[in-house]
Amino acid sequence: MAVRNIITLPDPLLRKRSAAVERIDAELIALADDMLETMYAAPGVGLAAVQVGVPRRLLVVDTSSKEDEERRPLVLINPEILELGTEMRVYEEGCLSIPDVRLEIERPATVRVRYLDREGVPQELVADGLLATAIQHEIDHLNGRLIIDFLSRLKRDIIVRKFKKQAKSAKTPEKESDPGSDPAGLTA
Ligand code: K1U
Ligand code: ZN
Repeated sequence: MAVRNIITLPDPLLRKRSAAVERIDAELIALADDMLETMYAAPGVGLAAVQVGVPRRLLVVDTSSKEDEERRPLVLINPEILELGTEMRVYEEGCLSIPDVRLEIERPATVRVRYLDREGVPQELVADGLLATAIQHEIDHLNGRLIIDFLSRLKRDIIVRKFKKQAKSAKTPEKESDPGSDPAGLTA
């Protein structure tokens, strides 16, 4: 198992709709296991395959707390929402692909979801609390939707611009000033 790199805004892959998983083979199982390791290392409570650069309909979640005796990892392949509850819940969500941004998001408090597990066995799950929130957050990733899409266009654009600026300065680091090599400051 390995910790993979998590892509961040403004990577265009985050806006792509992920394709269905067609075959559960050793490569897909290795990806799911790497995603769990990546999620625990971050740390996070969920992760979608697209966040590690693989746009396939696969996500992992684990909302067990540090106090819990055991981890409760879930692997959801080709998840489908069957029902959303009518009651709503607000949770302050983070996103590993949008570091240092936390937003209060209102979502249905419960969700019924059908999926294939890591072994390819069809499963149905009714979730509430943080698990319901995390599953909806991760399914949004599979559809190219991000938590900033819950904001007004103006606020969303401010965040996107900040990340674009950060990505640009990471690519072209400012040259250290070294008057000895260019005393007149003539080079760009
Ligand atoms: O998909 C992701 O970007 C992961 C994200 C999922 C998520 C967070 C909050 C609510 C719903 C879904 C995270 O896990 S961000 C990290 C985080 O919130 C967290 C980390 C450690 C313990 C508890 C929460
Ligand atoms: Zn996220």
